[in-house]
Amino acid sequence: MDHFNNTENVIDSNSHNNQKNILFIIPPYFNFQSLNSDKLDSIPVFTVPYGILSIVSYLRKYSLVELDIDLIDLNLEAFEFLSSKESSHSKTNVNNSLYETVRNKLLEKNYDIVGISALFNNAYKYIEDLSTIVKSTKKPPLCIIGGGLASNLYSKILNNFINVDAACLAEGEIPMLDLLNSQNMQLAFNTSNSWITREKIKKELTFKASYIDNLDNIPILEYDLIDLTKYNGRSIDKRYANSLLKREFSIHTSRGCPYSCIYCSNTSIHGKIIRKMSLARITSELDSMIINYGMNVLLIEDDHFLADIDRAKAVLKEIAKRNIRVEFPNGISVRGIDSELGIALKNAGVSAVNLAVESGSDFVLSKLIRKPHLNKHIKPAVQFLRDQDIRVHAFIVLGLPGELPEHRLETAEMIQDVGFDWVYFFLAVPIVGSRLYDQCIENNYIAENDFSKHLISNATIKAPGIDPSTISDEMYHMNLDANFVNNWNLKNNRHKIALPYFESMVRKYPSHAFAYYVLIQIYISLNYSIDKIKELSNKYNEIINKDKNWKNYSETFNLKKTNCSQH
Ligand code: B12
Ligand code: SF4
Repeated sequence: MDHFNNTENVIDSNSHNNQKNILFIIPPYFNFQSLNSDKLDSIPVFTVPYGILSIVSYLRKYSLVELDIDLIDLNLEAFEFLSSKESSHSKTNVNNSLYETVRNKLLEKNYDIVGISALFNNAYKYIEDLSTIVKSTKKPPLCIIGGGLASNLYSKILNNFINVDAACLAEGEIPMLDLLNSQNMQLAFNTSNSWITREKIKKELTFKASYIDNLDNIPILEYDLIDLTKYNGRSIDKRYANSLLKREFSIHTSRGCPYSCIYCSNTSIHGKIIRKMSLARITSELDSMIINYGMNVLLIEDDHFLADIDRAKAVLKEIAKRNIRVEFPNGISVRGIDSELGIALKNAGVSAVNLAVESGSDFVLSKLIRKPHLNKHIKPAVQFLRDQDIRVHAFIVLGLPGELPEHRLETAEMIQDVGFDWVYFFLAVPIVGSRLYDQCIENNYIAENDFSKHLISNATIKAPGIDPSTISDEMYHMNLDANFVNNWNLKNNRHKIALPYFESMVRKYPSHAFAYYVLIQIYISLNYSIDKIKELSNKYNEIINKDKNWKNYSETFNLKKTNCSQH
């Protein structure tokens, strides 16, 4: 069967001249298993689907046809399902419920286009299932995909999933506009180099991204398609974690990055040349967020915000006039942080920073990842931030092919030497489109072929120095050591600073024995009441007595049973 002809029929049957109905679907990206099915003790962090909202705002401004656009974020649907006590929480059950939601949505109106956002590896299976559902409707709409996975794995997807009509390469604003403004959507597929179809692959045509050269051309984002109250948990500063007054918003003031870190596929979407919004465009977006939605926490999520330090300082200076808090949840680079930038960050309202430290080994940093910093740059950068009373968190990646136990040891030593308020450990994921993925394919390093298991908590790589059966344990051990047993704030008598981290830990993970253990030390030094300390002590002992794993960990680290009468 020629699938391409199939597409043509769809295009003809549903098109209206003056209006197009579009449905965007965000597949789930969080690990259902990470939630305890009896007790939802850890709430996943949902992020506004920024890319889709950007496309929507762009289309609404420039489209020549009327648009009726809907959006379903299946993460929210999955979480709601998992939160309901009655339902069984197997992955199949969650997925069935999600698919039912999509089917019902498709019954609401005749959609002309359904667009699936496929950013990550684990969207792979969802593309298959969702596209099948989309095409089972009475008047099947066009089914298209976009995002990191779609842009880098289009051949395999189009080959395997006949219900996907086309994939968009890289940024979606311009290709989507071309599609809608074209009298004939088939023609748009044929003429735009950013649309990929089976036919074009067969003809061995080459594809090209359609970047928005001037980011100011993206209109200020509109949020009517989402429930903003569901997207308010991405900020990292634990002191404000529970604030009811918090209203977060994300912004990408630039796109693109000149670097090529091994695990990153960002440049395959936004390119190597950095495009920047003007200061005027940024400030009008900020003011709109503040005036229209009460934004008071700004999450800056540029690919590489510090690429142009002077511009970064100018942006921060504008932000400083607005009395808001600022965070960088996806991390900022170590290079570029000096005393002046530390002050600019502080003045702008930055209270905590995630630093993309990645490793303490120069070999891993420069030879494996190709990061622009070395071990020696980390400590001064942290100090410049600490001078401004900014909390400093580190991102550490483990498990890259070529990383040996001695490199991990260097990382553990660096963590102790530099000292962070918190350290986040991740296992390297061979994201399709990254150098890591290509390297893993070339050398047969991928131990887990099921894309749905490609999550940062799962070991997916088997390579020299990396054993998937032990690397997760090694990582967890490093985590317990760095954040709990040898917590830097505790070792330096900064108990008050450590307090909100551990209060937040026990709230989020009520079965985390070590979190109680540390909190006991903090309560003691801060002279909390004996009753409070006893309560934690009982909790800790109860977990250790009941849970074999925690008992083992406590023995490994030589933690004693707590007896508060001793204190
Ligand atoms: C927000 C974010 C997340 C959110 C995503 C939520 C969401 N629905 O958007 C969360 C927190 C879930 C997340 C998780 C992870 N992320 Co993340 N994340 C980001 C971040 C900071 C911003 C993404 C974004 O909004 N970009 C801006 C918009 C404009 O771009 P976009 O989303 O790609 O959308 C454009 C195109 O892709 C395309 N498009 C997208 N969808 C569609 C659909 C259609 C139909 C069409 C036509 C086009 C289209 O058009 C959009 C507009 O131009 C980026 C870094 C960055 N600065 O981009 C990393 C980034 C995307 N994440 C990354 C990674 C590695 C991860 C994780 C593995 C863990 C980690 N280390 O962070 C996990 C993976 C989760 C999983 N299940 O596998 C990598 C690469 C991923 C990839 N495949 O490309 C990035 C690039 C960061 C990095 N440098 O490492 N992430
Ligand atoms: S991880 Fe950051 S610095 Fe490295 S290539 Fe990706 S966007 Fe650039």
